[in-house]
Amino acid sequence: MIETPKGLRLHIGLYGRRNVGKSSLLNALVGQQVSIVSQHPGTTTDPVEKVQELAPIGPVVFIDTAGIDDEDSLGRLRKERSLQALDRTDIALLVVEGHVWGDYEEQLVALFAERKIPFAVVFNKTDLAMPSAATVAGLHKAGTRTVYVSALQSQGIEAIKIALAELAPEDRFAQPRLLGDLLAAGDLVVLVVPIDLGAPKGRLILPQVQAIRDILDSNASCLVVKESEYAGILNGQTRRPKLVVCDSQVVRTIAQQTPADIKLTTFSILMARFKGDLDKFARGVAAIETLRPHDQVLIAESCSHHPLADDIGRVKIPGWLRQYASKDLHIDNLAGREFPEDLSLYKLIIHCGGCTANRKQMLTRLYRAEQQQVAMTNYGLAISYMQGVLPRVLDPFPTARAAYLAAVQG
Ligand SMILES: Nc1nc2c(ncn2[C@@H]2O[C@H](COP(=O)(O)OP(=O)(O)OP(=O)(O)O)[C@@H](O)[C@H]2O)c(=O)[nH]1
Ligand SMILES: [Mg+2]
Repeated sequence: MIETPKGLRLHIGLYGRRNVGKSSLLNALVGQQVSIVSQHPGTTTDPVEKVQELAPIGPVVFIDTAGIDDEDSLGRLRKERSLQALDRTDIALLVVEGHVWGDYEEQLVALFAERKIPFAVVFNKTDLAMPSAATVAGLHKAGTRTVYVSALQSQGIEAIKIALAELAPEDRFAQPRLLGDLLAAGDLVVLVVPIDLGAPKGRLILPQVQAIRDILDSNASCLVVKESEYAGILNGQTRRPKLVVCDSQVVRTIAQQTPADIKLTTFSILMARFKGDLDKFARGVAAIETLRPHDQVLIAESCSHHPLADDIGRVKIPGWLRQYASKDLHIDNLAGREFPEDLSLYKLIIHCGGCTANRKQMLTRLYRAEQQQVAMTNYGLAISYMQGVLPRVLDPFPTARAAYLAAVQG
C-alpha cells in the first residue's frame, strides 16, 4: 500500500482544557475509537496521533493532545508534550465547553497567533450549553471561525471539516495542469476563441492565455483561431491536431466541424478540472435532467464582474436551462465571495469556471454541496450538456466521462 508519509500530511491539533471533549471529537472526526474518552479530567496524557484521508483536503494527521490547564507536576509534563505538539501543528482546533471561555482560552489563542497557526474555535457539548453571545461576538470580531458541535451526539462534525478546509493552506490542494498533461512534445492544438461583445478589449481572457502558456510548456504548438475561420484552417492543415479547445458558447458548431477522431473539449471543461473536480462536476451535470418546474437552481460566480447585456451567468445559462428543463425554474444568481451556508433548497448549483478563485475555494464549495447532497456542476459542463455534446467533450478525460455516463444511467 502506498501511504502518504506523515511529514507530507497536514497536521491538525486539538487543544483545550481537560475534559472538554477533545478525544471524543477526534473519534467523531475519524469515525473510530482511537482515543480514550472518560468523564475524568486528564484522561489523555500523551498526544494521540491518527492519520486519515480527510475530504476535501487529502492526507492529514489529527493530534489529540492532553488538556493543559492543570499545574501539578504531572500536569506540567503533559503541558510540555502538548506544547511540543504545537510545533508540528498546521491547523489548530481550540475545543471549549459551550459556556466556558476564560484566560486559558485567551492564552491558547495568543499562542496560535504567535506561531501563526490558523485555528477555529469548536464549541463542544452544545447539547448541554451554548457559548455566550459576547464570547462569540468577540471571536467573530477578531475574524475567528467558530463551530458548534456535540461530539456526544455526532452533531456538527461536518462543519468542523468545512472549517478545516477553509483554514488549510492553498498549496495543500494539488493543482493539475490545465492541459499540458494531455500533450506530448510536437503536438498541435487548435484553440477556437470567439471575439464577441463579451471579449475584453485588447486582450484574451485568462483561461485562453493560460492554455497557450501550458501548451508551450509542453513543447507543443497551437493555432489560435476565431470560430468563423476554424473549418477553413482545419481543412488546410497537413498536421492533425491532437486536441481542439473551443469556447463553450460555440461548442455545438465546432463539434460538427471537427472529425470524430480529433479530440475536442472546451476551455471551461479544462478550467473545471484545473480549479475543481471534473469527475464530480460531470456527475453533477446529470441533475439537469431531473429538474422540474419550480425547482431552485443556484448560479454562482467567483468574481463580481459588471454583468453584460447577454451575460453568461445571468442571461444565457438561465435561458438555456429554462428552454431545456422548464420555463418555471427559480434561478438565483450569486457573485463574489458569498456562498450560502444552507444549500439544501437547491436542486442544482452551476458554478463558473472560477478563473479568479483558487482551487481550494472551489473544492470547499463542492464539498459543501456534496455534504448537503446537492448536485453541483460548472458552466462549461452545463452548456455542453444542453448542447448535446457532453460525452464528446469529455472524451479526453475518461474518468469524468465514465462518472457522467454512470450518473445519467443511475
Ligand atoms: N454532553 C456531552 N458530553 C460530552 C460531549 N463530548 C464529550 N463529552 C463527555 O465529556 C467527557 C470528557 O470527554 P473526553 O473526550 O475524554 O475529553 P478530553 O478533552 O479528551 O479530556 P482530557 O483527555 O482529559 O483532556 C466524557 O465523559 C465525554 O463523554 C458532548 O458533546 N456532550
Ligand atoms: Mg482526551
